[in-house]
Amino acid sequence: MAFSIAIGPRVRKSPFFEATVKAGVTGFTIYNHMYMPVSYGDPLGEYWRLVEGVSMWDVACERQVEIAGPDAGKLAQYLTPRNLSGQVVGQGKYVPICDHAGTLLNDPILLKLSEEKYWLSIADNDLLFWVRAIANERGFKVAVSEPDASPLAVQGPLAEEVVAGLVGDWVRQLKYFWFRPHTIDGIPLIIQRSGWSKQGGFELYLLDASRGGDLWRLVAAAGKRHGIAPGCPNAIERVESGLISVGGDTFGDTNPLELTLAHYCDLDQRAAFIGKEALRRIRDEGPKRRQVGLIVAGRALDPTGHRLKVLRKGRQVGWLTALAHSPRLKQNVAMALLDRRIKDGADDLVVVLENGKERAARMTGLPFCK
Ligand code: THG
Repeated sequence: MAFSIAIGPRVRKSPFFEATVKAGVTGFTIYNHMYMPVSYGDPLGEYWRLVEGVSMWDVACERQVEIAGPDAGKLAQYLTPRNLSGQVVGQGKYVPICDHAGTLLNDPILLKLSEEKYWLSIADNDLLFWVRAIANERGFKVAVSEPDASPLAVQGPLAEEVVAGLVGDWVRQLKYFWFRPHTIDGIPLIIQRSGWSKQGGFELYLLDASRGGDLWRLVAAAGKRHGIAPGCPNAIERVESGLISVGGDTFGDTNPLELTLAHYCDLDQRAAFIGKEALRRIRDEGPKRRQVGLIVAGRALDPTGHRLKVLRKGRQVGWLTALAHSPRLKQNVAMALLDRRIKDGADDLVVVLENGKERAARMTGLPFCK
């Protein structure tokens, strides 16, 4: 395709922007009003480096919504169906956020920084407005803001070696989504075991945007002997791993009970939270759709920028929301949101490709790769 995207001041630049340009970025998307690299020109090389080595990603666009004040914990719980009663300082949790109809708005990681301070590390939409409005309307004693905090992800089986070399062996003991503050060369950071891949790794939250270039260079140098190179949230690996992209895999009326997020919702907890009544009703009536995997027959397909119709017996039964050819499985794999009545293992499905041609497809569970 021979078009480009305009770069201008209305969309924010990440603290790592200049470094990614120097490193040879070839494509961006826009996420939380910020440019985010999506390619360095070698999709398969970037995939194998993530799966077998180590990769560094500018994900500064994963912005934080800070909730600070005496009611921070109460508001955090009110915002999510996840039961937060066991969360301790230093621990992160993956939390669906719903509106009053139970519709999924966002799927952040919630970091508990202190008894009175939380960060929602958000997916792509303006959750800040929602959190601030709820806080004010309900009279919670909190301040809601966006702090100077920009994640740089280090992902892949060798990520632990790189990050341990950079900050010390203590990171080897960090549990999934747990985090700790740390300073390297005067650069203030939070180090968390996290990241949007299932290859293992960390995110270094840069707490001083003026030091983006310095942090990028430090990580690149520490990773050099492990073969680190720049990459991006990976469009192939994330389908293999069944990781959700809110707004991509979800629609304006999708609820978490239809998604692989159902087990994060504790609808019987005592605490009140937004969407409780609606989600209980959906549970009792049975969700109408469910998120599943599809194996699409035939030759390798390129990822698609569009949702594709899924048919059964000539009738549409849902949408394919993300598609990739898996180099590890040597099959076309996809995530889809289908009519709940389609049975497990259904092998009489049809996907309509962008060019109008049809391909046979079979339903599977998610993820494809553990
Ligand atoms: N980094 C940061 N914030 C983010 C994202 C990120 N916020 C939005 C979005 N990405 C969150 N999405 C996910 C989704 C899944 C996982 C991580 C981020 C994930 N899930 C594991 C799984 O599904 O097995 C573990 C879940 C668990 O144990 O609770 O890793 O990329 N900062």
